[in-house]
Amino acid sequence: MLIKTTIEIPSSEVTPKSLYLNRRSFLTALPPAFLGAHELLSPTARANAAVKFGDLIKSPLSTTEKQNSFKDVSTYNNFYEFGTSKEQPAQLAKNFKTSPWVVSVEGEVAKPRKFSVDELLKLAPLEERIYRHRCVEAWSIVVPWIGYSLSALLKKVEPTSKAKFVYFETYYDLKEMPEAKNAGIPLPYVEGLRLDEAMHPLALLTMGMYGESLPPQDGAPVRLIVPWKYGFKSIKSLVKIRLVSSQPLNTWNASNSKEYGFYSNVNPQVDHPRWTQANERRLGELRRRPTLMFNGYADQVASLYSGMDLKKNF
Ligand SMILES: Nc1nc2c(c(=O)[nH]1)N[C@H]1C(S)=C(S)[C@@H](COP(=O)(O)O)O[C@H]1N2
Ligand SMILES: [Mo]
Repeated sequence: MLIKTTIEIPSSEVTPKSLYLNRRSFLTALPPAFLGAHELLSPTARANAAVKFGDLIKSPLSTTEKQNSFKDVSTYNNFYEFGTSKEQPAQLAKNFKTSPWVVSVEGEVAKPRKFSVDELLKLAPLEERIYRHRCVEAWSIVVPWIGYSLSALLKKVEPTSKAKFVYFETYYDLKEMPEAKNAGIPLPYVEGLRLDEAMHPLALLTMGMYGESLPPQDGAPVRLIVPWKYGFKSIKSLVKIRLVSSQPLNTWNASNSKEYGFYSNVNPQVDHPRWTQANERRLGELRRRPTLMFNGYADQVASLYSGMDLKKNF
């Protein structure tokens, strides 16, 4: 017989969100010697304790739609390195060590260099951007992300005239991600954007959500959010950004090119071979809602694709 001796209830579930945040930011601000709470004594627990961000710029690029809850966004995830079910990443990424962390920005740039997360956090003013985010599996969420335009980072390294695309790579280590052997996709997880897509102000280098640093299951410590594209383009836990001259492979296209393309723009008129893309289910809602062209960002991004056949370039 299996006897459970401890039951873990996230403090976010037993305490109102505002108190929870204050309590955590207060505790993480104290030097380790002052920490009394047992969950904060283990190094991994402390490494992953959320840090609260102050002084966020409210972005004019935000949607005014109702936001999903922190719980929705942190317990229903796609992060195949930590399991292929929606519930696994929140459990299996708990002790994923996301500090210290370095992101290398390299390739066709005049000034390649490595950035620590602290350096990334100081590179540009942090904004809160409330975005619609739609998974290719036809669920969607609305999330207050925290970060700044990826273009701010790319400009720092000065892309050369040969740079036409950007390649992104996720951290990968089977020792820390044992479930990754069952992922069924090639790893490390890689993604790509055309340079003009990557430079578009909507493309967000993301370090937080809901006022604090990202939970591991949502791609800590730094990920991409590309709100007009299907969710798999929004690569998590980045370690490499490489400017390149030709179109890079992306994981889902490499794994099944009939179902997943390079562009992956949200498009209600181009169905996935196994299901319609004309509508979607917002997490927490029952009735399906129509999917919008470019996920509702057509006014801003449609010009990137003028003259392109979006059925061919799906
Ligand atoms: N490294 C990595 N990044 C990833 C994935 C993944 O499995 N591994 N899943 C993608 C998919 S399919 C989606 S829908 C989003 C989900 O982000 P969220 O869990 O923060 O909602 O992450 C994307 N980024
Ligand atoms: Mo997705």
